[in-house]
Amino acid sequence: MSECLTGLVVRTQSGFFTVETPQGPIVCQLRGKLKEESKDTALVALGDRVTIELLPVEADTVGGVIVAVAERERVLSRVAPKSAVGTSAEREQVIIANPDQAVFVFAAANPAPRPRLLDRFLVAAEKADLPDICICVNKIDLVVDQLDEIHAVFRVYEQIGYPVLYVSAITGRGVDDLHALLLGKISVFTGPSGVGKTSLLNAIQPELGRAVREVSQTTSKGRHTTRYSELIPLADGGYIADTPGIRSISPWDVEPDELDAYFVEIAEHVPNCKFPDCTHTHEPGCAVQSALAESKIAPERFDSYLRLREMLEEEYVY
Ligand SMILES: Nc1nc2c(ncn2[C@@H]2O[C@H](COP(=O)(O)OP(=O)(O)OP(=O)(O)O)[C@@H](O)[C@H]2O)c(=O)[nH]1
Ligand SMILES: [Mg+2]
Ligand SMILES: [Zn+2]
Repeated sequence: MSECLTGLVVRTQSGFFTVETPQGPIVCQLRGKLKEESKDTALVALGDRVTIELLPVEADTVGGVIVAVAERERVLSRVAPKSAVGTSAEREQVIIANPDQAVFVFAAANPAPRPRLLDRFLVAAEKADLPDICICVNKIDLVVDQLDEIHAVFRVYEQIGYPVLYVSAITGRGVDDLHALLLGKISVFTGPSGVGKTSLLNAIQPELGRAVREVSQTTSKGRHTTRYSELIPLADGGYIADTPGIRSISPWDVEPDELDAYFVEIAEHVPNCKFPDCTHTHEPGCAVQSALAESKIAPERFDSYLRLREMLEEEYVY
């Protein structure tokens, strides 16, 4: 019988999985049976704990096969973009399995922040029930004259309890604070392309020297520089997952009725609505509408909520 090892999936790329084991990193493929099952589920993903069987050394570059996947504690995922699936069936795409923390990275400028996209990321993170969620606003060096405007955009998130860090990978401002938040945890950096996720990682751990690239000047749309997700061990404990930029996110497996639970400042008012099936749009005695009128809920966030619910309702099969 061949030797078995357990380890952590630290990189996934087109059917190959790098598994960090007590014997070092080993490139693996899925055992045939698992491969069949994984055609329509995200069976193995970055951050999964797996059992592998070592292959004889002469078996070229692949060193093992994944024979079992441990049950996930939690998972941050989205609906896979259609381009990645090739069929019209919805499929889960796991951003990372078993994360302790999500760091949502946006740029203060170039590209401009997209709070409505951030709201969708936050829904996915709340659905995943992540222990820690943090918002990181990078490239603060580009807005020294418009700091008030940027603070105004993100203040609403601080008010509802999400920590917001203002940083610059170029000047190093705030990088130590960000580093401190990551120690001993498995964190994922996610956000649009070109916001500086990889640059921040390089600032935290300079010896990594990971590739970054200019944001396209003409469109201000970052081209994807990071092509695959990878979990990078921090020198002083913990891991960071660097992921490719995400243009949009539809939270996976969220039903329209469930959505208000994932907008934390809306959720707290829902039990006080007169009708249990209140949609918070027109019903009498709606506590959410009252909170909105009293500015306890930001109109931009409520707008995000309505738009996202409309989208979920269109796609949901009752
Ligand atoms: N001015 C300024 N530029 C920055 C900062 N951080 C990153 N950049 C620049 O922004 C561009 C994109 O940075 P990346 O680190 O590649 O961005 P990314 O989020 O990893 O992008 P993807 O891998 O495509 O998702 C590069 O030209 C960086 O030099 C910053 O704090 N200030
Ligand atoms: Mg990158
Ligand atoms: Zn209501």
